[in-house]
Amino acid sequence: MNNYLEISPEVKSALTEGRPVVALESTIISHGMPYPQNVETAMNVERIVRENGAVPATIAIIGGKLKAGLSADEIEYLGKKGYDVTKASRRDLPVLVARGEDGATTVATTMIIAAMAGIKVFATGGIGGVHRGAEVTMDISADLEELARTPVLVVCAGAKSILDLGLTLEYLETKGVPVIGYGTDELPAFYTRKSGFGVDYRLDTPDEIAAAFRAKLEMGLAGGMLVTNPIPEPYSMDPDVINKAIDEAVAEANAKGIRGKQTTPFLLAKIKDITGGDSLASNIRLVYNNAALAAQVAGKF
Ligand code: PSU
Ligand code: MN
Repeated sequence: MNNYLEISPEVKSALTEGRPVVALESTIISHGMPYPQNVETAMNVERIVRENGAVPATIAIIGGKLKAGLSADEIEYLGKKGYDVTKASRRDLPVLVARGEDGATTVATTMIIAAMAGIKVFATGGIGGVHRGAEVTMDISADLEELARTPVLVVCAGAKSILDLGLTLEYLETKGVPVIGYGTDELPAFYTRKSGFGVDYRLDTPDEIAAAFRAKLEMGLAGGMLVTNPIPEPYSMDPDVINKAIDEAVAEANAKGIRGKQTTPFLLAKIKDITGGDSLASNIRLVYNNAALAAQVAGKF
């Protein structure tokens, strides 16, 4: 492998023996949710992955090492440090690693490290995308480029309307990234099951999802695949309530001149405040749902 990568013993033996492994990101822990719900969620996600027959590999950069598989203490450490950990996307890796620093990995960086480790399946909540107003700001998440180049299947709950969903789908189409709906023809909008936008293909079983991604890998087509998994009905939010909260959060971010890597964490925290914590409760549930599906898909390789 390489001098920078550290795979935990449990993850390493699962990979060597060909047992299923699911990668999990760490920006969702440090920047996506407040402490202590972030740590509690991360630990529950690991348990759900196990209950569904796979080994969890939470990914982060600790002391300059690219880690695949964290201990409970390391998860607690990242969760407590919160915004003080560097949110690490692709461009952050060289300096953080050279300096021996910590980093919480976004979807992009988690994909990079998962691919280095040989992990094919990754579960998260939401991916970054093309932000509203990107025709002026050019704020397009590096997650999309990573999906175009790195061979990892990402299970998410669709994209939330802090992003421009239509432009995000256009970008993914241009980059050749298949967007799959799990049991749905419509792109889920994270907190809600519907967005008004169609997915490329509806697939109804973990087997079908694994077969499509296996075909992509075997053909040598670069890049990943995006599986969008609707939030379970009982936890989905009232679209009017959540869309109003999102509009308000976006307006405040614009008024305050929030930019760059701060934008997504700022919006998530604002939405949680505006909804009195309801959005956080939904967010946690959809991550659990994605972890279970990812583990089932990983079992089909
Ligand atoms: N969306 C969420 N929760 C998150 C993120 C996005 O609902 O925690 C995080 C993920 O780590 C994602 C990152 O990869 O934000 C995208 O950040 P940016 O838009 O700055 O690329
Ligand atoms: Mn951005």
